[in-house]
Amino acid sequence: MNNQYLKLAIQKDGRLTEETLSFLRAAGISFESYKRKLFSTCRNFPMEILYVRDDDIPGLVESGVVDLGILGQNVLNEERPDVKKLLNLRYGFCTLTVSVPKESPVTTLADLNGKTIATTYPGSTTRYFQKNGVSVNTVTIRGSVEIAPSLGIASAIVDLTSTGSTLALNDLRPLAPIYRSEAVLIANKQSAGSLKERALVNQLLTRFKGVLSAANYTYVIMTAPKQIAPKLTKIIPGLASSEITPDKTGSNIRLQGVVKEDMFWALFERLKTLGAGKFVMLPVEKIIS
Ligand code: PRT
Ligand code: ZN
Repeated sequence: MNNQYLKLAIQKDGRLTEETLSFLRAAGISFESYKRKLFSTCRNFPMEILYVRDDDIPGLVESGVVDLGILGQNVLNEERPDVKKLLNLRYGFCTLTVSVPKESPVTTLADLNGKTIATTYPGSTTRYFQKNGVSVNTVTIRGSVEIAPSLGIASAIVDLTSTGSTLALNDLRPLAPIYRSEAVLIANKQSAGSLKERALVNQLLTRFKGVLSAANYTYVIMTAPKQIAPKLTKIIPGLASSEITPDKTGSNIRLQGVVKEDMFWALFERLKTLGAGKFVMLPVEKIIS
């Protein structure tokens, strides 16, 4: 890197693009982006964002053309580049899955012994079947892997699934998951070389972690009878250190604090029964500690 800017490569136009742009913005990084742009210079952070095909990201990061990249863990697992993984980003979830036609007699992996598997992930597929002691032939197809069985090219496919609707549409059923994947942040192994570079990567990591820790939380404000306050702060740990202010009547209090959203919903009916009310929920942008 050039000691002035970090360079981050992200997918130009694909499944990860929109969520990656939103994630960077949530981390407080401001930049302009539109489809035909090749790169953006961030306004408030010394970083350039390069828009590339996801397949190019491992090589760009490994060779040091860019310092950082965001891509699917599946691409890392498949290509095994010599890079450092820094963070899971909690979006872009999918599973690399072995699937067979609905009507196929295959019920176990062993049933695929000697059969042909179509995939865009030949490395992951070969390693998986080898590990499980099943001998298969792998045919690499770049797109529309799901039609391979109906064309008679393969007995099974290995492809990413998320909602499962592509499998259903093509009369396929999942047989076995190979691995789960999500978007990850990777770095060139030398990029954190100088003190300045290391400081910039760390600043970025702090912001990213702030977004990730806030993602499951909500800021809740509620009123409740004074006497149940100790109970409320006990059942909702996030309220334990919250501000508790008496309202005008003196018999009610207002509690507010950052709480885990799923826990809040799990307790919601109980809170109402206890007498809590006037709930206000606000999104939490970042939590930095
Ligand atoms: O053009 P470029 O080379 O950059 O993009 P690409 O076409 O190679 O990749 P793209 O945009 O399709 O996917 C980018 C990344 O998104 C992948 O590497 C994964 O990390 C992640 N991701 C998450 C997925 C999916 N979910 C996904 N469902 N990538 C692909 N799929 C495909 C899958 O291959 C299948 O065709 O979606 C279909 C299945 O989806 P469901 O919802 O029907 O199960
Ligand atoms: Zn690609």
